[in-house]
Amino acid sequence: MSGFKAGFLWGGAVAAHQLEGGWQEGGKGVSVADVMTAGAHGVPREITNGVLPGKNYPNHEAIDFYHRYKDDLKLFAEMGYKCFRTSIAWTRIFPNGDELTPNEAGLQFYDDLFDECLKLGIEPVITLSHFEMPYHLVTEYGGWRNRKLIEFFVRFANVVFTRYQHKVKYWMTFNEINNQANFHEDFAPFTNSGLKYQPGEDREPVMYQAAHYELVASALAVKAAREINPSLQVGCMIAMCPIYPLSCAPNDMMMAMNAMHRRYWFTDVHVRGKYPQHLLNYFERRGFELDITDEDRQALTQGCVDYIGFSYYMSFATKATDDNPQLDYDETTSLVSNPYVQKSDWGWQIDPVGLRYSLNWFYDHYQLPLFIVENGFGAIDVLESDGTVNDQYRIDYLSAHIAEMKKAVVEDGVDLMGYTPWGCIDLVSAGTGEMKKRYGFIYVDKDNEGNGTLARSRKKSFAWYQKVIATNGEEL
Ligand code: P53
Repeated sequence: MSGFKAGFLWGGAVAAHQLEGGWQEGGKGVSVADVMTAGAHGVPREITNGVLPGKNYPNHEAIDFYHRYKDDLKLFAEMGYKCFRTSIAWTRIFPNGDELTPNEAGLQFYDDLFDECLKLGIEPVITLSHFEMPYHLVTEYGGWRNRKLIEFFVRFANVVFTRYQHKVKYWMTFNEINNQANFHEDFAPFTNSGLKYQPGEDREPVMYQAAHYELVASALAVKAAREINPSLQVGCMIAMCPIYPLSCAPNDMMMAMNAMHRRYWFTDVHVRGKYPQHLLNYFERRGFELDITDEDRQALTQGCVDYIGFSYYMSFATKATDDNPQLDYDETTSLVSNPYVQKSDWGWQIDPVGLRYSLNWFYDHYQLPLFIVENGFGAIDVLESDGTVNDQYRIDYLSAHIAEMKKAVVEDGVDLMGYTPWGCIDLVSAGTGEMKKRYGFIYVDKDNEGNGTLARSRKKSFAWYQKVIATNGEEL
């Protein structure tokens, strides 16, 4: 093979809560993203008890895609997008999450959005749950610590699969389901699973329980999709940060292997429909008694995913230490800085080769088609007086990653479906809630405090990516 296959899905990726705004439009309910304030690098976003007056909630307005999507999609079409990855805000369809019937105005919004995409020749790629579950499910049910959420999620999935089956072929269930491996911090448990911990609570088993219910819900959704329409393709979505050993010391290597086990077992369950033995042994050693029933095990085997969607931004590194004889991985304390790579302004390690490694790692392990559904460089952009942004650093980052992706396809034989860089239009950062951490080919005039006209303009990277798509990745 000389390059990317015909029909390769070039495009861009976003998530509803990070760009739509319109947080109370069309009957939408309050989501977990609506109760998170703006933070910064090193300043965590505050999770408030409901929406409080006087706080800055950047997702409420975001970049107002809700009202401006027609113009934004035209810009994506101008770049030549074959696909557009976004999510369906669960709270537009089931405002509280536990209703029996969906909200028609919310369903209509996505009908219109998908029709507009299709009119422009852009195939929608849809995530069901991307850090925006109904906040009501947190306050009334404790989030995904509660088994009842399986039923609510599967109802939501059934409604949207049925409604959009002729408009949307490619789906993903839970965005970056494995972020919650980072359970000591508040962000990932809350955004992945609507988990708020009591002071002193043992967080780890709660995380495993929530993830288990999500994996069962995902499997039931995959099964439902096949029953509704066998042409639907449902994938998982994994945040891939490959974890390297800091040295070739044997214990560093074992530490890295354990770290990979602890961060990526989610993929095993999604793809193979069962838990890896190392994790079952770990549960036993730690005395975690989880609610995993025979019925759940059965469901998992019947809902294995069709492809693996993943994000790739950076690699991690780890090393063994004397105070950790079991070589257990703890995402808060076990990561070390890699001396061979540079970092972004937000401390994310820049490692294009890590993308080739990740593609090979996934394909060796699972032999399923892969889809890179996020990749990108969060940076501070400067708007020039003529309205352009000279973001050569973004072009450098993306072209280096695409070059490695091409090696994985051409030289290594990985089956890759497509590539959708993250935040193809500037949007609210998930991790920090900032606007100034920008990823887009399209600049949006808005700052961290929420000031700005929301006007859109093309950055230098816009024409560059247009050419990449036009040449099917031949010209970087
Ligand atoms: P932001 C952590 C590590 C890798 C990916 O992130 C992550 C996170 C969470 O911050 O999130 C994904 O906006 C996520 C997107 C997010 C994007 O990466 O923090 O799927 O919602 O915006 C970039 O710079």
